[in-house]
Amino acid sequence: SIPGTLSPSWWKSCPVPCPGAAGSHRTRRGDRADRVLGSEKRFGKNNVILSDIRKPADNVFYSGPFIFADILDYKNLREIVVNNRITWLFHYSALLSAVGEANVPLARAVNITGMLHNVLDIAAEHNLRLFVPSTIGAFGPTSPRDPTPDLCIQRPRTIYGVSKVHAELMGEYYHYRYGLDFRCLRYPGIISADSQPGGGTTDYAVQIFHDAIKTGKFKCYLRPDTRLPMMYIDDCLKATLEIMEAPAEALTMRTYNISAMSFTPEELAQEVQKYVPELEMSYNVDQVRQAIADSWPMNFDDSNARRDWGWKHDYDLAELVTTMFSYLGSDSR
Ligand code: AKB
Repeated sequence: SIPGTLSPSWWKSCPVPCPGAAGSHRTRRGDRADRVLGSEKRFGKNNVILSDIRKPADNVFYSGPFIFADILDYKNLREIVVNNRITWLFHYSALLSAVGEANVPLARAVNITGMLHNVLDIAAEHNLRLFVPSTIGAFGPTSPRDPTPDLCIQRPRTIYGVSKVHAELMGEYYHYRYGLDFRCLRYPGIISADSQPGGGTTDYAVQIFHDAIKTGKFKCYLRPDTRLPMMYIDDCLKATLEIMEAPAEALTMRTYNISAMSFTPEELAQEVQKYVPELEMSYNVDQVRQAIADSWPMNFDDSNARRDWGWKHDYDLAELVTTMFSYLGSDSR
């Protein structure tokens, strides 16, 4: 299978969030199963359905419903929505930036056809609240990079970025034209201990932890001074649920930047060396990913999200690294 493609969607069939269970992502710094269970507690067991075209990994404990769903199969999606009385859809299927450049036709099929023809139409037809993630990759070399505001020139030079701008614009068009409740966040590079890197340009910031623990060496494919916005997974999930739960009247726009921190490989390595002092960093620049990174925001301006629905991150660089090592275990070498 291709890394980074057709990752799970969440479908939520309960319109009433269960109060009191909010914030379960902070109760234990665990893996994705905890977070899914957190959402089960929050929304009610059986009200959150995970889907993929692959079986969940054996080490993912998840007792709630898990179903096969292929976003390229319109009829299959429609059946799922109708049979389960779905109300909210979180649409995560996408090929990321680097892997998208390696397979443009597949990236077009998954990121554009799946999104445009299937997910948007089904959401509009069945009155769903639809979440689609966008990315720092929706900006390009002619966008202001430091910081990058919500509204500015967007001329990305990757199929991934083009497909995400397309998704933003189509979602907003459906919102204004047909009243679709479309909500979208532009994610920075997301870092988590339980997902393997998946064909993105920001992957080095996940791989460094695994390599530091396993071999004490890390060869980075980006230059040491390449600054990119990043975020720990728990902040990403928190923001996603927050925007989905925000009252419509609080949203002055439908696509928001969100940010937590920005760092370079050099800065990350210094922080990692506090846990693995002997870490040997070397650099072997991959021209494709370097060119992508050089066209992306260095710092992300998320002031609109902070003002409109109270976005606030919990994890800075130091907290991120501590959490990654507490999960992966720096002493497990
Ligand atoms: C990628 O590197 O392609 C993704 C992203 C920033 O959207 N992680």
